Amino acid sequence: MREVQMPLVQFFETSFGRIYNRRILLISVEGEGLRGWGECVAGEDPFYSSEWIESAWPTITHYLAPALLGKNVSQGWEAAALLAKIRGHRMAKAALENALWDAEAREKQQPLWKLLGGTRCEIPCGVSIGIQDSHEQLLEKITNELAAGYRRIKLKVKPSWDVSVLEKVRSKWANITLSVDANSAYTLDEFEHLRKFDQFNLLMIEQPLWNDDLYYHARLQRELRTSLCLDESIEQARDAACAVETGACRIINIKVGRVGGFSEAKKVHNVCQKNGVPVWCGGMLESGIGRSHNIALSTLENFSLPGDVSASKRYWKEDVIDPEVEVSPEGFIKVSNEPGTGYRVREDLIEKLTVKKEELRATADPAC
Ligand code: OSB
Ligand code: MG
Repeated sequence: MREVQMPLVQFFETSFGRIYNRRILLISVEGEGLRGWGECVAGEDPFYSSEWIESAWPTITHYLAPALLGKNVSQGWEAAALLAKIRGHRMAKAALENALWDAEAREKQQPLWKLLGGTRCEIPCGVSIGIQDSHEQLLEKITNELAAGYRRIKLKVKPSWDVSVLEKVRSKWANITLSVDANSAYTLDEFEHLRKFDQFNLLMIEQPLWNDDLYYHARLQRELRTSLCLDESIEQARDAACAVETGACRIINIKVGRVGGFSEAKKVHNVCQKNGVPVWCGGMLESGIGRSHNIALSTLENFSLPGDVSASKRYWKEDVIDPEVEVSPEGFIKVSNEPGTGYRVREDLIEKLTVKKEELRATADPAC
């Protein structure tokens, strides 16, 4: 495991603050001559979720890695059961589980997306645009992303950066596919305010209320014409089932880290598909490793809406994979048929970006 530090090309601001640099925990797993890579998407602070990089690290060294080291694991999904005893810490678990899927795909000489059960050979891309210093800056950003071909624009919003911003955007672009993400910035007192969002013909409003809430989202969804989409509130397939049953949203954002790994992400996808709820793949400002995993996940059939999976160059001067993730002028990422993710991990560059490293090994060979 290692921490790499990567400066963002442009700061990213949400309702809980602005960041300039990513601190990313990367995992590589080794066994029987195979190697797989995984990314822990936990943030620099416990703001998006209770997990953050400094909680993930000791959770992995004290609990998660010891539960896997020296075990016979032949498939990625087997990790979930071995880690189930440890509550929560889903982003830390996902880093490990996904590294095993990554290794499994390489071993089987199969594309990771096929191993996951994907069916799409290209995925539609959207962008998430953070809160800016001025309306002018935001309009300029949107202009550039539309010119690059992106098929959906998502704007971060908060109570002081919402209706007037949307008025400006809609008066300039009446017909683009537009959505907003509040990262839990609103409360029940603001139902009347949130009702104003209905006039902007939004594809969805993402996570307007508390990170751990379904009940009040259901109440809000009954009051609005616009579809709600849940991000933070969905940590497992059971949450998705409850959200669908109670009408808490009509769309779900799946982040493989937030739900604890590929196996749970597939379960969330399947629950939604069975219930006719479309999903899309969320992003967490990932390096190329997490990004390539998001691409693989996005090939599953019910990922029918453009995700927050976009080109490496929107985030990094230099990404840790080769080639970097590129988006076509039509706004699609072409999925590779190469074995594994289809992107080579640049271990030399990762080594240069590493600020902290720890190696964990099985204490005894179980075969001995
Ligand atoms: O809520 O989707 C979110 C980034 C960090 C934390 C939470 C979120 C986001 C994004 C960025 O919206 C998505 C991306 O471009 O990776
Ligand atoms: Mg979100």
